[in-house]
Amino acid sequence: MKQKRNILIGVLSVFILLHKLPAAVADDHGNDPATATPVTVGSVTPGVIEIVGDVDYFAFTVSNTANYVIYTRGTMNSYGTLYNSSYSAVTSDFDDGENTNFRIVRNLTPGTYYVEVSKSGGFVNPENYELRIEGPGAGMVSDDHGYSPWSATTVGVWSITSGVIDSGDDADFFRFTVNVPGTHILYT
Ligand SMILES: [Ca+2]
Ligand SMILES: [Ca+2]
Ligand SMILES: [Ca+2]
Repeated sequence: MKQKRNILIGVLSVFILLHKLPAAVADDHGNDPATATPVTVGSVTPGVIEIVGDVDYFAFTVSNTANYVIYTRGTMNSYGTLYNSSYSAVTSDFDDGENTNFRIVRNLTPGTYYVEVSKSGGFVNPENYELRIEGPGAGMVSDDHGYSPWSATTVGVWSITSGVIDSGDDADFFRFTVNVPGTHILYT
């Protein structure tokens, strides 16, 4: 009797387990430019590489010719490729950002662009990343000081400013205005 009951519990457990497994892993962002998630310059967008070979596409529109800074933050070893409106690869990067994140700096003319985010190195588990795009008037401070000229901390001439290199390959940007021509000395 006890054995029968144990078998029944076992069968029930397998049944419940099977029904808890998802039919397919959901993907948060499309796998090609046509299904790209629209984002704006100045936005922070979370994403996940859910399965081996997943790629996530994002689309953004540029209105002014300027340098744009496109990068991920997080612990995932990311790889990024920038495409133009005709889906031609403009450039790609795998490690210019913080730690093992990609970071792309590019002078872009008005138009629509696509970013493909994927994982560099082998896939073990799903990993999270955060995509950021900075441009004119749309900088986002990532730690104590901005990570691009668009999010630079404004400092004065004759000033002392403290800063922290918060992570591997962190870079802190500062901006100052020169009113009086002459030699300016910058040092840490
Ligand atoms: Ca994904
Ligand atoms: Ca995807
Ligand atoms: Ca910093």
